[in-house]
Amino acid sequence: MEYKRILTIQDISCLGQCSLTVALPVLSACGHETCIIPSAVLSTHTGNFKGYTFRDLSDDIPKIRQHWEKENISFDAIYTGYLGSAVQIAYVQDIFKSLLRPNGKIIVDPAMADNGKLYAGFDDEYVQTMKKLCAEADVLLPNITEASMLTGIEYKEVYDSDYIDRLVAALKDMGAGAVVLTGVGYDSEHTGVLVSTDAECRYYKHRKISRMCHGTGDVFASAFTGSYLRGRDIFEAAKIAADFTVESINNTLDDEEHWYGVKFETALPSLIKNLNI
Ligand code: PXL
Repeated sequence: MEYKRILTIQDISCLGQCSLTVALPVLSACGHETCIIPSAVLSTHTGNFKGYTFRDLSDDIPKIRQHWEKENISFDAIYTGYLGSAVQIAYVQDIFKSLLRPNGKIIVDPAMADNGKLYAGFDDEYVQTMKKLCAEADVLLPNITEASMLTGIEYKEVYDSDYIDRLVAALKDMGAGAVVLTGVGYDSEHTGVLVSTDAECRYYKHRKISRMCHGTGDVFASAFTGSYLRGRDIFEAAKIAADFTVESINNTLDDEEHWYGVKFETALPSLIKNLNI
């Protein structure tokens, strides 16, 4: 059986069903060895929680890289999400240079903004620096807010396909290989993902669920990475990841108190089944 080794670099939000507490179980369920570099440790994610702790682990990142270089460690893919600071982006670029196997894949989720706003703690310097990381991505996974901030194209809540095409073209001009743009909906009932590769541009649409849910970007990005590394093409991986995200949201809707994340664990059996593992 094929067995891939993936490195994912993002924060540990100790509670909140996002970043590493999603990526690690999802990638493992997809059958991959999953190595991690935590970018920061927070008591919770920063969305709607107040008074969370934040420990920046920037200084550890180069040291972990140096140790792994000495041990000749390398990866089939490196998947990045929420990073603790602009300084870390340069450290992550060093990791791309030295720890990725030949033909290894770089998957970047800019994980910095949603609904027209940057997440707490990020500023324009972070956005400008993130552009450099996105330029190195084989697959870039932004939402519309992130795409608009990265490209300098105005953010729109209501748009047409010309607007979406402009965002995607500008991201590719920046250097991204393929773009999977999430949260693209042309009517109030639906949302979906727009997948643009060198070979094709395709849209996968599904029903929109009205409740706003935290962590769904990470659920999608992790399932996408897991499926892509299982050999699915980019469109198929995006479709599997979107279905997994929708099921995770649906399985959370009846629990009003579970506002801070989605119960993705309950959808893992379907993900595994869809991947024929
Ligand atoms: O889900 C993205 C994310 C990851 N990590 C932290 C966050 C967020 C979104 O708010 O705050 C710490």
